[in-house]
Amino acid sequence: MTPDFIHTPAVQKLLDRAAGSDGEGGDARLKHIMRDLLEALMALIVKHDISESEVWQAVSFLQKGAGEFGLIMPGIGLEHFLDLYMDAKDAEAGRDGGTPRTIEGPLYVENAPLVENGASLTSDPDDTGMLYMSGSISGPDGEPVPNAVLHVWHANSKGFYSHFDPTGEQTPFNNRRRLKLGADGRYSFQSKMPNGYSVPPGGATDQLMQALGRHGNRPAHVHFFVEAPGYRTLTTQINFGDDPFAADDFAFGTREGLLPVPNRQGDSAYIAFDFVLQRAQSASDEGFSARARAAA
Ligand code: MBD
Ligand code: FE
Repeated sequence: MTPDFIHTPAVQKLLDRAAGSDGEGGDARLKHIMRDLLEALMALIVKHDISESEVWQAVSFLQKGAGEFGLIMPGIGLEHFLDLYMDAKDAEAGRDGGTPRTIEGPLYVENAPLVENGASLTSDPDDTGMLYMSGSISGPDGEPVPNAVLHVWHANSKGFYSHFDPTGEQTPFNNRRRLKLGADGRYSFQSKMPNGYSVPPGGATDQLMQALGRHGNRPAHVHFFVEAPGYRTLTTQINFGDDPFAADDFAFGTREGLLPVPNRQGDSAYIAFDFVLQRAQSASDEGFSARARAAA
């Protein structure tokens, strides 16, 4: 069958009716997007001659894997694609500079304890070394950014995140804090050394990665949101530059400029890292995206 099949009157009429394009009411933008989405899916079915059985297998995979959509998104590169797209739009608008953004991932939890600069992020025992980080938060002209809030979250030594830990061993905000920073834009914290993350064995993401001949591992990393009045909220993370998966992250979250090599001493390490923020151009720049986030 040639791809022209989707351009036959019967298919085009079906698309108009299915997306509501032939009627009033509904959301005009959604109707346009829905029509293109359906047409793209139909074109895919024809291009690869996907059988009825295969379509229903895919539906079943999506139904059973719904709880892991937040993990599949980075796994198939779509979350990183959003970064590339936002970067490209920024470049077009002349908004360059600052610390690169990179994916949030699915494991943030809202309302972590708000603590003073220098605090420890770790509440629970963990048989591993210490992680020390410090640096500055500055603006486009090198000015210190006052009154920032630095959200930090990372895995424990088993690669598990509190709130999402399958062993149930962590208290809700272990390795999660919001640091309330002062006028000088300096930050520092101590924590327990994280290890790399692996997708849940046997889950939908794992199944998909195996079917693609890929793995589901991330290097050890630390996530950040940097919020400050007058500045654009930054979503980023540092990945350990000396981790075996530093150049092979299944979630595509590693980026140039975000791969510091920890200064290791035994099983502890120190990382120096400075953040550079862009100035906000609108109130929404100072906020967070509309993504649904977990709350403990
Ligand atoms: C993680 O810890 C993470 O940061 C991402 C992006 C995906 C899965 C697990
Ligand atoms: Fe993570």
